Formats: sequence, C-alpha cells, structure tokens
Amino acid sequence: MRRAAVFLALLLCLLWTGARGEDQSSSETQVSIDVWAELKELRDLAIEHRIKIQRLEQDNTATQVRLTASESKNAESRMSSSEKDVGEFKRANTVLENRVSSRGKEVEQLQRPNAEHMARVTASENKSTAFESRMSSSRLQVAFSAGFNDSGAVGPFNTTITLKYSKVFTNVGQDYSPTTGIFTAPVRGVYYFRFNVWENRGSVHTSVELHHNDQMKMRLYDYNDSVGYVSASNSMVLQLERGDVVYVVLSSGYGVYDDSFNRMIFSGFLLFPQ
Ligand SMILES: *[C@@H]1O[C@H](CO)[C@@H](O)[C@H](O)[C@H]1NC(C)=O
Ligand SMILES: *[C@@H]1O[C@H](CO)[C@@H](O)[C@H](O)[C@H]1NC(C)=O
Ligand SMILES: *[C@@H]1O[C@H](CO)[C@@H](O)[C@H](O)[C@H]1NC(C)=O
Ligand SMILES: *[C@H]1O[C@@H](CO)[C@H](O)[C@@H](O)[C@@H]1NC(C)=O
Repeated sequence: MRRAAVFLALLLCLLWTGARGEDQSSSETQVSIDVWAELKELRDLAIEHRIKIQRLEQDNTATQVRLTASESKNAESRMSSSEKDVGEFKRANTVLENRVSSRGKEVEQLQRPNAEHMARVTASENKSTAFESRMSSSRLQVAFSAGFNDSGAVGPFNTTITLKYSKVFTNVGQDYSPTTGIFTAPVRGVYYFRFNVWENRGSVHTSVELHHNDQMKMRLYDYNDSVGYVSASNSMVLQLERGDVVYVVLSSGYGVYDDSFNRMIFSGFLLFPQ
C-alpha cells in the first residue's frame, strides 16, 4: 500500500515536470491532457484501493475479536468438559475406594477364621509339645481320682447314663475329663481302675458298670442287705491302646446315692506304658 502511494507520487512528479517542459507544442498539450486524465484515474483507483484495504483491515480486526471470543469460549467449554472429567474421575475413584475397603473387609473376614485356625493349630501344637515333654520325662505320670456330684439319690432311669464324676481330687496328666466322665489313655499301656457304688434307699437296686470303649467289662450290684444301706466296689487292670476310653455307667433301672461324704469314687492310674 505504501509502496503504491510512493510510486504514484513519483509518477505524478515525473509527469508534472515533463508536462511543464513541453508546454509549447499542441501535440504536447494533447499528451499532457491524456496523462492528466490517466493520472486522475490512477488516483481514483488508489483511493478506491485504500478504502477497500481499510475495510479489509476492519474486517480482519472484527474477525480477530470474534476469534478471541470464540477461543475463550472454546477454552471455557474445554474447562467445563475437563471439570466434568474430574467429576467422573472422582466418582470412579469413590467406587474404587469403596471396592478397596470392601475388599479390605473381605480380607479381614478371611483372616479371622485363619487366625482362629492358627490358634487351634498352636493349641494342638502345644498339646503335642506337652505330650512329647511328658513322654520324654523318665516316668510318664497318669493318675486320677474323682467323686460323683453330691446329688443325693440318682435314678433309676430307663436308659443307661455315663456317670460324670465331677469332684476332681487328683488329675495328673488331665487324662480324665470331669465334664464327660471319660478317661482317655495317653499311651498304650497297662492301667489300674477302681470304682464303687453306694445306695441308701432300701427299695432301690443299685448297679454300675465299668466300660472299656464300647465294651462292658464288669457290673457291680447290690440290694438292701436288710438294713437298707448297700455298698459294693471292684477294680480292674486293663491293657489299653493309646486313645482308648474307660468310664462308669449307671445301669438302666438302677439307682445310686452320693453326698458330701464322697460315697462314690472313680479312680485310675497307669501301671506302666508298653
Ligand atoms: C501355647 O503355649 C504357650 C507357651 O506355653 C502359651 O503362651 C500359649 O498361650 C499357648 N497357646 C495356646 C493356644 O494354648
Ligand atoms: C448328678 O448326676 C446326675 C446323673 O447324671 C444328674 O441327674 C444330676 O442332676 C447331677 N446332680 C448335680 C448336682 O450335678
Ligand atoms: C422312660 O422314662 C421316661 C421318663 O423318665 C418315661 O416317660 C418313658 O415312658 C420311659 N420309657 C420306658 C420304655 O419305660
Ligand atoms: C430293706 O431296707 C429296710 C430299711 O430301709 C426296709 O425296712 C426293708 O423293708 C427293705 N427290704 C426290702 C425287701 O425292700
């Protein structure tokens, strides 16, 4: 644009000086008129162009303004969409966290029975350690003696019941259980057992049995003896395998009597292991 204007100015100067120099001849005058007309045209064209350029420049500015506006809008929309993304990410994260915490709970729940199991394992290991230490001692000690339950009269019942001698006097090795009334052999060996029966009801027959596993080994029996008080006792030496059980049962249809005088006792001990 500026170049065009400079060019035009130069052209005008040249033509003007030329025209001044050749004033005299009529042909020259004609040429001069033509040149002036042409110059006028050129000037008009230049003005037209300048206006056009001005318009274009204005348009351009407007476009730039619009562009800036739309860019910022775009940025805004990008922002809001990225905010949305953040929201969704947070939501997904919460879901994940929940999952993680529920997984944590699952793990806890899985660990709990495992801990119980480990405690049981430890307990049984303790037991076997205790057993080993018992076995390694120069003489394995097994001896128990327990009285019945101060119940007074018991029975008769129409079924056989295992007598639970709950008053423990001696229980070296804890092989007798006062809650079940059952002695369990800790080792294969020869054992001695003693038990008795007592009854003070003159009309009631009394009888208890010694059992080795599911076998009855012997039955005690007595009745009245004219005064009404009866007592009977016996003992047995039994050869037991490790884990064999020995216990006393009240025969079906018979009664016994026990009180604080410890009328009924169940005792046993290991003679020797085998
Ligand atoms: C196992 O024995 C140890 C040491 O005697 C004792 O501290 C622990 O409580 C025992 N555990 C069980 C489960 O009996
Ligand atoms: C004693 O044992 C007998 C027979 O098992 C039972 O019926 C009774 O309730 C017991 N008595 C006591 C005080 O435990
Ligand atoms: C066994 O005893 C119970 C109650 O002690 C009684 O109801 C039942 O009839 C008896 N059964 C027999 C076969 O005697
Ligand atoms: C045995 O016990 C005495 C004491 O209680 C009674 O007096 C007797 O009648 C009883 N005899 C029989 C057969 O039951």
